[in-house]
Amino acid sequence: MGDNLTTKMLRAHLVDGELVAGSEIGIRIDQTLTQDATGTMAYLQFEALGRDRVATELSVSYVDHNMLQSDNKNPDDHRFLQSVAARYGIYYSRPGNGICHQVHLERFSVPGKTLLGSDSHTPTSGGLGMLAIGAGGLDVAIAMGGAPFYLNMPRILRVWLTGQLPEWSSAKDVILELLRRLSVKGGVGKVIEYCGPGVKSLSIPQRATITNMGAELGATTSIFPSDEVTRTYLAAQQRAEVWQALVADEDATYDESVEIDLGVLEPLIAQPHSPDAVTAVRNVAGTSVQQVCIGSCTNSSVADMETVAAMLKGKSVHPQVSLTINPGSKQVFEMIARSGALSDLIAAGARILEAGCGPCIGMGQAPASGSISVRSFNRNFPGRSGTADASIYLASAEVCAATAITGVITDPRDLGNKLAIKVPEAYLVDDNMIIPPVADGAATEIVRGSNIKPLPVRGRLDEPITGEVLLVTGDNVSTDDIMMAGAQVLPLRSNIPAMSAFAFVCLDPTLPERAKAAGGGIIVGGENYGQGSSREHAALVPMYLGIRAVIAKSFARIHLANLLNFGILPLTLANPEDIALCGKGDEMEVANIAESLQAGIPLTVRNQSTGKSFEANCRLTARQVRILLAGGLLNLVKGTTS
Ligand code: MIC
Ligand code: SF4
Repeated sequence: MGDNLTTKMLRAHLVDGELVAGSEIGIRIDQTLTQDATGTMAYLQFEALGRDRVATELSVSYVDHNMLQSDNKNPDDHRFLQSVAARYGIYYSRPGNGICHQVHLERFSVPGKTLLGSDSHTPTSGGLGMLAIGAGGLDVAIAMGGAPFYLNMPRILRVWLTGQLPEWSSAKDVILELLRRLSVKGGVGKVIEYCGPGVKSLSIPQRATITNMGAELGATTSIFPSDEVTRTYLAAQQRAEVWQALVADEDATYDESVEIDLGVLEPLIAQPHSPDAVTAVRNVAGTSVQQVCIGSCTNSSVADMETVAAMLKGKSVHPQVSLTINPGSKQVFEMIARSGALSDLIAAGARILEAGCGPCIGMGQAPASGSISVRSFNRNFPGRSGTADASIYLASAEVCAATAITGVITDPRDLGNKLAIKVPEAYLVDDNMIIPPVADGAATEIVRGSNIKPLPVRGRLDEPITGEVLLVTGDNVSTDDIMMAGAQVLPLRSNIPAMSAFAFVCLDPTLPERAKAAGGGIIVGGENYGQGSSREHAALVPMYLGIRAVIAKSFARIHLANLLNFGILPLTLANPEDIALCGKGDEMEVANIAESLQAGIPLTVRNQSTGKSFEANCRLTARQVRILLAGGLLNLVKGTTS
């Protein structure tokens, strides 16, 4: 029996463990990426490791999230990141050069290589045949130091594509269809591997839209083969030499398989407030809309922008709608400027924003109270837009443009025939906004602004863990709920004491004060706790507030790793119904922790307020037990507490 592509890539990078589903493996990381919002912390952690230079083949530090400069914090952080990059041998993509995933795809992705990024949408590069995984900043820092990245051997889900997309359907509809079928937890513990005769009809930017939003399925990553389409794209980016063919063996086996006939896909849309609340656009057509935002790492390629411009050419944005556009990169921006598409967008009344994440992460352009915003983005969790009571829909760039014209959610098929947009034969290549590393950065002084505060640390895990249940949540709580982003809070990413005032406030504004008064406590969650972003701050800040354990029905992959990395005990209810035994305000006790973890047996949680007990699992490898007992990964690696 042959290998699927994922297994081939994992085998080629395996440095620890065996490729047996569910067991822990360590893989070599060839490339890393960070973005500014997670990067400041990741580089503080890298510094703490005491290495002289990154040990990877390539590491890139992007600035794309914290772009509003309403005071000194963000520009100070940019300067810090630039100096760190020069010091440690890292490429620095300057603010204005674009969104990390878009730029990485264009300029750095290499088929067959591994990429670890401190951003959950790192799998975007899977569209180009990379094994690209999102992780917490500390895991990326450790990988930059040359150590393996550890993950549980995923199950491999084959998505067999047939047919070709109809005129007005798009790559976004492929991934929305999967979200509709599988839900936001359908990909947890899995790599999604695309194959079948439909693959060759999809361009690299289209494939990247699909792998990008595999993050919303909770998947470890998503990957396409590297074929002639990949070769053509790389040649068009003047990087043909990095191409190699990569496909699954003909007789490859998979753990699961689903099929999508591209030919029958119709325009789809995710309704508020979850990326899997998917329905056909025509089911919600006619809904009045006040804002449309086009861009983000999901849909900001040249082809997306050219399509939108062609649709808006000679028309005006509807009087009730504010239309914003973020080109994904400087390359995209410059190309649409030179082709004239940008003029068409401006003439139609679009509000052109810089190449960066922008409204996707609430960095400006919050919608009006109670309004409806349709976006070409990937996440629509409550409050993420910056307006607590706004309703966000997610759809393709085509649906967004059609909606911007009419002022109501519109199926683009109602606008007549689509103008054919060609994939560029040559991209405009000018890397003048990427500063390459210098040969020896040892003399570079690292510039720290007042926003950079020392790394908070925790000591060894003390037994027993006791504490009050501070919060009981529902299912699918996202890291946006745990540690909000947005223009007010994102600039505080390297200032954990300041950030802690915002922990969990979307779910309960009293939590930070209560946690401080109680000296910490315990959080109880539902299924898929911690879905969404890779931000380790959703563990680091709770650690700072004294949260010692999270008890949940199940955890999202990256968040689970982040909890371990910061010494917070992640307990999975043996019987999900036992969540009823955890009441807000109850005092809990978990004893015999080290012994149970080392023996691999369930732990007993005793509710001291009610006298009832229940079992919880924490199935960890010996390595993970050492991390937890040491009070976190950095402690373990530095040997400070063990
Ligand atoms: C996001 O889309 O939520 C982010 C902002 O890009 C995050 C990273 C972060 O919180 O800094 C992600 O996806 O990992
Ligand atoms: Fe940026 Fe949005 Fe992509 Fe996150 S999802 S990297 S905030 S564009």
